[in-house]
Amino acid sequence: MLDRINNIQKEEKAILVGVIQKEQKEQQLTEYLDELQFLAETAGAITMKRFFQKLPHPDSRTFVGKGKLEEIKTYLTINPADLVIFDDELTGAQINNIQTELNVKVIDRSDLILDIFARRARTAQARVQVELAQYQYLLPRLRGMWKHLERQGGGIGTRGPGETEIETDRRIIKEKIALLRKRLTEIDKQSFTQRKDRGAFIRVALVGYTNVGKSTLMNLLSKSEVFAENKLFATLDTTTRKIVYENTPFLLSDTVGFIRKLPHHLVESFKSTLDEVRESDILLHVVDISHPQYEDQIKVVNKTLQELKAQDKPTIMVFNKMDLYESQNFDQWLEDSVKEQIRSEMRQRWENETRGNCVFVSATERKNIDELRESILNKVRESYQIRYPYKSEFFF
Ligand SMILES: Nc1nc2c(ncn2[C@@H]2O[C@H](COP(=O)(O)OP(=O)(O)OP(=O)(O)O)[C@@H](O)[C@H]2O)c(=O)[nH]1
Ligand SMILES: [Mg+2]
Repeated sequence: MLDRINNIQKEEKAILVGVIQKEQKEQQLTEYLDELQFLAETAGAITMKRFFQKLPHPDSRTFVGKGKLEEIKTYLTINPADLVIFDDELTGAQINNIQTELNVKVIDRSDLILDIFARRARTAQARVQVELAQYQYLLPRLRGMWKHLERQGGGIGTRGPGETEIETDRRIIKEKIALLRKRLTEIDKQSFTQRKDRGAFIRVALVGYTNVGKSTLMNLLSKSEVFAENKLFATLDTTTRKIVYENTPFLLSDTVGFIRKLPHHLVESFKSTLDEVRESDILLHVVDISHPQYEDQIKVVNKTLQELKAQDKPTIMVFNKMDLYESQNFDQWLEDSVKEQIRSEMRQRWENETRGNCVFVSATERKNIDELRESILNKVRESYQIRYPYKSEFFF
């Protein structure tokens, strides 16, 4: 059972399955599945087909209805795949039931995200955090997953081999969780001491949905070389750089991206990485304006910030990938004046919503970066002013 922790193999063929409630639009599901497909691709899997179903609520036994499961099964007999990925979190029993029915590996969105995180983890801290989240995710699902073995093993009232196996696995996992927690506490102590040394500086954190361009902006603003890539969760570890603009120093941190339905345990075990966000003075909330669901993504980020109790910090909304937005939305025959009007309306709308705290940029084309620098500088200066009201210059 513990082999569920194993990574997805490269080039595995996958089938995606999503369910939407009656009131949701199909368009929304398509976009959800696009994201799931991108996640699968990031994990190294190739999507062969996508299935979806409209249901008032998911089936407690098999998540999708009986008919849909039959349909998937029929497809699989003609087009063998290596795994089926569900867009929502499944219970242990559901995983087991579907797996028995389809005779193929079944994972859910959380599994997939955990897998990507495991693959991407570079530092000891990130590795321990991911492993902890994986075991915590697995623990409540053990019983369901073992159930069919139990049925085959002992009769009513007997302790079949399945039961012993569950107990053994559960004990191993609990011990592992305790060990990982202890190790994480030790690592946290070290990073806390490191962070404490930075006390005098105003701290700015880049936050946002995954793949919006945080690391690209970090590199641009700090002239550093943080890994940026068109994959989800390219960044798992926090990178911090000291920057000085016009004699004003501050610290800029790049952080892990957020996503819709981020597994709860992952947020919990990444708490220490996310401390950078919690302890920062200013947030740069980066948005990929070219993404069709960018407004939803803003909501997801705001909700996650709320969970971290970081929602009330001074924030600049950085609308990135303007170049892509324009190449997607502006017809080449469109007159410049019309383009300018569209830009100006968009700007006006967000200026109102953010009370003037927004900038529209393109990190890759280096457009409007000076305006972004200026906005950051103003916010940083305001923060120093509040922290050290009697100082007029800030040299450290
Ligand atoms: N067209 C365009 N692409 C951009 C822009 N900024 C970033 N990108 C691309 O978007 C992809 C993601 O960029 P990253 O900087 O890795 O994004 P991130 O927010 O750090 O992503 P995670 O670390 O995965 O959360 C990369 O392929 C970048 O080259 C931009 O302004 N325009
Ligand atoms: Mg990044």
